[in-house]
Amino acid sequence: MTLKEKSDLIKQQCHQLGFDLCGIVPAEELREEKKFLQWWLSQGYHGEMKYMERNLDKRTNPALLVPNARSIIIGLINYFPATKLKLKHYKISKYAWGQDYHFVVKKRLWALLKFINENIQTANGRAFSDSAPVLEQALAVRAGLGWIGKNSLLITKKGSYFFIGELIVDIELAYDTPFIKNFCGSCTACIQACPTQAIIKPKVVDARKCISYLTIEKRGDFDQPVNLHGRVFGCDICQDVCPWNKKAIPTKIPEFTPKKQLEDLTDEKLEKLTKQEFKQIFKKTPVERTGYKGLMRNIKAQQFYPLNGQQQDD
Ligand code: B12
Ligand code: SF4
Ligand code: SF4
Repeated sequence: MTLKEKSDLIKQQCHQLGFDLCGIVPAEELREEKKFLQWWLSQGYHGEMKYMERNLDKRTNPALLVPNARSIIIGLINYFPATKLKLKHYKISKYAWGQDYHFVVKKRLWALLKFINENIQTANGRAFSDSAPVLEQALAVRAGLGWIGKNSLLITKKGSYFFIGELIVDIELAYDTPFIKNFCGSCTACIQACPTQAIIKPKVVDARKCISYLTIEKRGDFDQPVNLHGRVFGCDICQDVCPWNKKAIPTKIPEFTPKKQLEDLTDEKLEKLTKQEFKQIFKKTPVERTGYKGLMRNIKAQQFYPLNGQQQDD
């Protein structure tokens, strides 16, 4: 089999496993992106996410994560939900409605490694999806799967509601090339819509101002009243306004279908949620990351900023 034939077969299998887009890059150091990351950290934009400071070498050189790494297979999975939640005032971001993507994506990447070993050649590797220090968006850009939008997310021609996962392997393959063009053009919809001005300039997010960070990553009480604009876990505003998401199609991944209890959750019920109910509704979803205490903190924070009817998205 030629390298091209191997790569084609892998991509075909990626689609079979539920990935919508797949690309392959050599396992090389991400030099330019490293400089940008170092600058971003030096500005303190990562806030309390100390893990972003650690393992800088691994984060910018994925080859350090797997012995004799040669190639990285990057897979994108659409999570745009087919349904809507009953919640009106409070918003839980779409990526958290189904089962935790770390497991859903990695499960499929491990299956891909098994396929490679059974059908192509012996290969060792490791699968990741936001589960190790890897600059996942940079890899996806290098693989030609999309570009970095002004909201700092990876945008594809099918939108941005995609998780990124990668399989680092010790075999050589045929490689893809990055997009030359950034298709944001003169659009600035995300920058204008961000209610906290967290996108301080195109492609640069100050996490400390970002509602996603405040509702998920920030530990303990808020130092001062903070307007979360109805968001109690994550934030989708800068994606909802993106023209590339206007034609987002619903996910085909069964694990991303929200539980009935989550679909039926109302604002009133959420405000009075017990720890027991939290466990039933959010078990194995990304919301577990913030825990019961964190979610209730986010709900209580809204009392300083009364919500009047429908929020910005849907
Ligand atoms: C830390 C983190 C966050 C932080 C900081 C976000 C940020 N913009 O950095 C917080 C908590 C705020 C966050 C929020 C969200 N996140 Co997040 N997050 C991450 C994580 C763990 C690391 C991202 C990172 O490296 N940040 C560091 C800074 C420096 O990176 P950056 O600003 O994006 O810049 C990169 C590129 O844009 C590019 N770049 C940008 N400008 C320039 C300029 C030059 C000159 C160069 C060379 C390169 C360059 O290089 C940089 C390095 O890759 C990744 C998973 C991973 N391991 O990669 C997920 C990840 C980025 N998050 C993801 C998601 C879904 C979200 C949310 C949408 C969740 C939600 N609904 O609430 C929001 C979106 C907020 C936003 N607008 O960014 C997805 C994004 C998928 C996609 N389509 O892009 C990822 C990839 C997880 C995954 N595996 O799917 N996140
Ligand atoms: S996720 Fe929300 S708060 Fe963060 S940059 Fe996007 S719109 Fe702004
Ligand atoms: S909203 Fe506009 S500027 Fe922002 S990422 Fe989408 S296309 Fe780019």
